[in-house]
Amino acid sequence: MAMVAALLLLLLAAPVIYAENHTVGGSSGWDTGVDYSTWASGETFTVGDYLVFTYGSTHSVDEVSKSSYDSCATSNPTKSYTGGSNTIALTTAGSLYFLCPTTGHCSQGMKLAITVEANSSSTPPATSSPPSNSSSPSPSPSPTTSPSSPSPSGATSKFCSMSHLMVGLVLGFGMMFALVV
Ligand SMILES: [Cu+2]
Repeated sequence: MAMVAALLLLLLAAPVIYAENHTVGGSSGWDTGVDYSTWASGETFTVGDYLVFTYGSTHSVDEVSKSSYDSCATSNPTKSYTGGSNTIALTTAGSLYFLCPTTGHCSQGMKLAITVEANSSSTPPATSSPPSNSSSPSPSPSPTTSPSSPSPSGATSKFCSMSHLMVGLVLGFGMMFALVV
């Protein structure tokens, strides 16, 4: 019973993705002597989340290219952040690289690589919004039942009855939807 309830809860909760704040390094923050690859491997970064850097006055944050990250090159940052506290929005899927440009700090471990994953729930499963079925109080029987309209001419009439059928189907589904909901 509890199992089923938990499953249901999971199903209900799964589509709701909250923007998450990832405080780099956890309680250690952005500092020397922290293993940021280990920290990053324990996090799931998703588009819409935020990366939070907190650090002391001897540090700062540079966003860099992968090659700069690999070689601890501090000369060509894409973006620079200073001030002790920065919140960076993760807006696109892909890899991001950061390092501390203070001399020697990158080689002492102040470098961070993360992979941001696309937010799969950003496009909600289009739960068919019923086409305006409340506007027409039609007492006539469902049009799906009568596809036998007089159609003397060939292709065009076939197309016509096809489109009538489609309209009927759509209306029928709309009505069913309205009745169920
Ligand atoms: Cu530093």
